[in-house]
Amino acid sequence: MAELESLEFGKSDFILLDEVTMEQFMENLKLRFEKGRIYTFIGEVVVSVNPYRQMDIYGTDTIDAYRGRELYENPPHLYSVSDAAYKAMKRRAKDTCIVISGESGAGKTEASKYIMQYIAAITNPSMREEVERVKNVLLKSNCVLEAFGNAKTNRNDNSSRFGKYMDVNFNFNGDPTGGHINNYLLEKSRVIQQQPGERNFHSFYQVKNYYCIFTWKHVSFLWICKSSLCVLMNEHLCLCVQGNLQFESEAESVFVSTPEFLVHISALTHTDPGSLRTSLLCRTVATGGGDVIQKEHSEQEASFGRDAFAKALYERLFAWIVGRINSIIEVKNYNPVLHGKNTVIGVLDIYGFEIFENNSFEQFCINYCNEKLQHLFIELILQQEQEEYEREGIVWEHIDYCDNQIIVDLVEQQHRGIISILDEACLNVGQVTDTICLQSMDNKLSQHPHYMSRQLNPSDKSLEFQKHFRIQHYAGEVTYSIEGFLDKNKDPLFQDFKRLMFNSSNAVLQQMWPDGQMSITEVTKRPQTAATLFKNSIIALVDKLACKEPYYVRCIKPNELKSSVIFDDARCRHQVAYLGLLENVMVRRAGFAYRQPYERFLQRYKMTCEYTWPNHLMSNDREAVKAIVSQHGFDQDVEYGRTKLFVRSPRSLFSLEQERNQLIPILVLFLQKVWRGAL
Ligand code: AOV
Ligand code: MG
Repeated sequence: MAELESLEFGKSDFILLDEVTMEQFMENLKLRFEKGRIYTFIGEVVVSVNPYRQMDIYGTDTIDAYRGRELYENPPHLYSVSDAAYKAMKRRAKDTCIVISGESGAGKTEASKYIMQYIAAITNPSMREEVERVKNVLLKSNCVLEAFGNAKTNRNDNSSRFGKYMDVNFNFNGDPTGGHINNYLLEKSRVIQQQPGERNFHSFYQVKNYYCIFTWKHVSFLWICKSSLCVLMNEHLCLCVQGNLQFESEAESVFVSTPEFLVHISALTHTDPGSLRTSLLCRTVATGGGDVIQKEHSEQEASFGRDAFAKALYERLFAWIVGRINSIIEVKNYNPVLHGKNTVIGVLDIYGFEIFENNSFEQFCINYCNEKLQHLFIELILQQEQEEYEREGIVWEHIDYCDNQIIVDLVEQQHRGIISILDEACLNVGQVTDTICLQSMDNKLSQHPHYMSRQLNPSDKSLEFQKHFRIQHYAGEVTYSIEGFLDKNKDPLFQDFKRLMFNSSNAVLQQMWPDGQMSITEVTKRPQTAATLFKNSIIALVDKLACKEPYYVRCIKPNELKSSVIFDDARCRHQVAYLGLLENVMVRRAGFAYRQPYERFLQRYKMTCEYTWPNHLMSNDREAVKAIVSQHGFDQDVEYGRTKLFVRSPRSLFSLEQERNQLIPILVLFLQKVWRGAL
């Protein structure tokens, strides 16, 4: 049992601290990190500290040790939560989800991979071919998505630049039958520009060596045929070239000053060079009178259009890859009547909270998303827990926690939130500049305790007057530069490019651009903005998570130097504080590790008590449960709610569970004898 693990390694569950103080918490966290114990429980939540070195704790023996065991039987591990989520799903036919959170570089993506590996390892013991195929794709799709969606940033050498939520579907046997990946807002601006010290998406460097992907044997299965791979290659080369495509202007007219690249790109995109040139230099516009005319670009507009085109090519390529993976693993021919309920485990690995030298629209979206996930954690772990105690009439001393709803509102509230203000400004692009938009934010948000700008606080020299605003996020202060916010939010791409690509003679490319069919007069004038689309997708994600039974992994980054030996006390303390881990321990400790409706508890354990087996004669189930608890001598460890029994320590239950396991074979023997008429 975890509690029995030697104290030399610290306490394996923060609930066991002598006193719940920040000092004791940090001492234990540090001790465990130094002893190579990177995981620690808070009840069912796993706290993980990035070891920044290979650990020998993910092998098949370890997997075997955790398979099917109860949480408290083994030292804390990602496998403990994975198994708990899996068991809940299988035993109780519940949809579950594992939410992995923590700042950039804290170890979320690595954790999500170990979790998937564990789930794959413990399922399909009979090695059914179709299930093996699905598992294979689920596991291996990861490296393709990482190649195209991850990049080196100044926080993390392998930073996820997209959010990923993966649903794995299971049949009644508990074997994976399929899955679905949702991706969230890829940071496509990286294709055009990176901050100093950062790189483009990994794929760009892998593609430079053309053969690299071809020899990627482990991913080749994904590409149904070579031609789609060629499309990928071509698009990439196209993007590499795109950077070399330059414009010049002379006597009011703009031309392509590097025509050799133009020919190259048209060959790679399977488009006509003349049409490509036209799309780069002019746009089609519908006049008020209903006429359609060609309007020539200025040099600046042409460059803007080219960049938007490059970004869109990459974004659609990425979406297409996700779509390919999904079509390979989607659940086919599932008949609930025949196959039983189809249950799901969702695994969420998203870009973590990040602060750079220069923070732009992308950081704003990423940090907003983390704000939402933190809020979900607060709701599910801190708020609902306390509400349940109140509902069940359990005597309870309320524990305060820091609620970040106010910051979520600052960003997403209708009409008054930052996204609404941005959208309003985007309706009038041309007249409204980034600076004017910032002024509008200053006016509307001046009273907000988590919003600050130079105009509102002239003495703050760190904020540049016409450029910066600052949000006090749950995880720290971030200063954003408003420059480029409106363009990135509006995210325009001239219809001419869409049509160009729809007319590509390559079927796969054409498939990526279905909206290129529309003529300029059919195109919606006001498509949803990037921020609003993102907001809606994140709200939908949160709804999806909220209706599942949640399991949490809270990742901590031990230092800024990617060192395996440094435990930066201040940085860790800060993370523990903003993640609300101490409050988590308090709620958990004052509370109950385990609860179950009386009826269900009775069903499971009635055989362990003479007064309840085979049926009880007491006035109600609650009294019957009291008899079981009393016979096993853990009255001190429980509270009786209105409809449920609450048990503080998992140990009590463990002994009950053991007794049940011992009784089952005896009972089976007994029943067999009865059937055979021997008794
Ligand atoms: P992130 O997903 O949380 O950041 P990663 O999972 O990419 O962070 O972890 C960053 C790096 O830390 C990895 O590339 C590994 O080198 C190391 N690391 C993390 N976990 C482990 C582990 N369990 N064992 C060994 N090394 C590990 V971001 O995607 O940037 O938010 O956006
Ligand atoms: Mg990541």
